Amino acid sequence: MDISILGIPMDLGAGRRGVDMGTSALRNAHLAARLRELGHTVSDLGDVDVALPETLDKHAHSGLAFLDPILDACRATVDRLAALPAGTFPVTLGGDHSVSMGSVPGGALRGGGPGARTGVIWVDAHTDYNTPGSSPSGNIHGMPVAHLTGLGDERLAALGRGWQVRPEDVVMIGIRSVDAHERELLREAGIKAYTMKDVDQLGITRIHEETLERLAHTERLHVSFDADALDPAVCPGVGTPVPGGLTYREGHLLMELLSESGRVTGMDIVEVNPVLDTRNQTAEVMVGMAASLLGQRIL
Ligand code: DIR
Ligand code: MN
Ligand code: MN
Ligand code: MN
Repeated sequence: MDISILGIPMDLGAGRRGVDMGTSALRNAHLAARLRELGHTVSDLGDVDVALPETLDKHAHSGLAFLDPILDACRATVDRLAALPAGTFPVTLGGDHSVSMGSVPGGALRGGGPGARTGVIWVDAHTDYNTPGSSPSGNIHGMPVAHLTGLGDERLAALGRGWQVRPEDVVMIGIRSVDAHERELLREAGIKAYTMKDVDQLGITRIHEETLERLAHTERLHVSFDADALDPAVCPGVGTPVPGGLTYREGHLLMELLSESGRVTGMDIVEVNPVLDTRNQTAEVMVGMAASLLGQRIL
């Protein structure tokens, strides 16, 4: 497969500094080499330009923190990915999870046309379904899925040249932290979410089967993997750790099954925070997850 890596070194959407360095940490953990070992052709497209917070006025032009530079970085991401051939598999590196407001539409638009119908598998401790009105933190990284489905701030929702994710095309896995108003928005939109209780009760195998069945009608399948979906013991280098997450094997099993399905067409690796990490463990674990999704087998 032809794989293109694109980094978005941005922490403007997060409440804590440091995930901007996630792109470096993942490259340092030999992401490209691991994927080449699997037989893929890998090109690193480098990083999208992201403004430095030190040079910015946090609330310039709007009440939403860093809205304008986040829009700029996401638009650049859409443009870079949309220009790729349809058959290229993009691996987008965050950065905070706001980057997915660029990578998901960019992946859908690649190869030209109005954008392919795309299923989104959101692997995360959080549902990221806040809008500016519902968010208790005001941090845009808690809002990407709502905006991908057209809710919230109209400039963020317009990212992707009018293309949108349909709420019925989203499946979330690993969920264990949802805000009060966010829960109401999820219910209204009818978003399917597998909580950690569901993971415990049903297991990853069943969840994987149900997910692919639910998304069988979509043309493309995008996996957006927030490192905080995994347990903080596995991935300590994240800004908003929540106890009781996916085990190392549950994460790998999900990636292995998705890989075997042959249906996945793009991936994000986000929210790796080297400042809070131990010897780059979190980046190394996430590179392993990418390798499993892209065909690494034990035997
Ligand atoms: C919280 C945390 N729900 C918020 N969200 C995070 O700020 O909206 N998402 N950490 O990854
Ligand atoms: Mn997230
Ligand atoms: Mn999260
Ligand atoms: Mn949109």
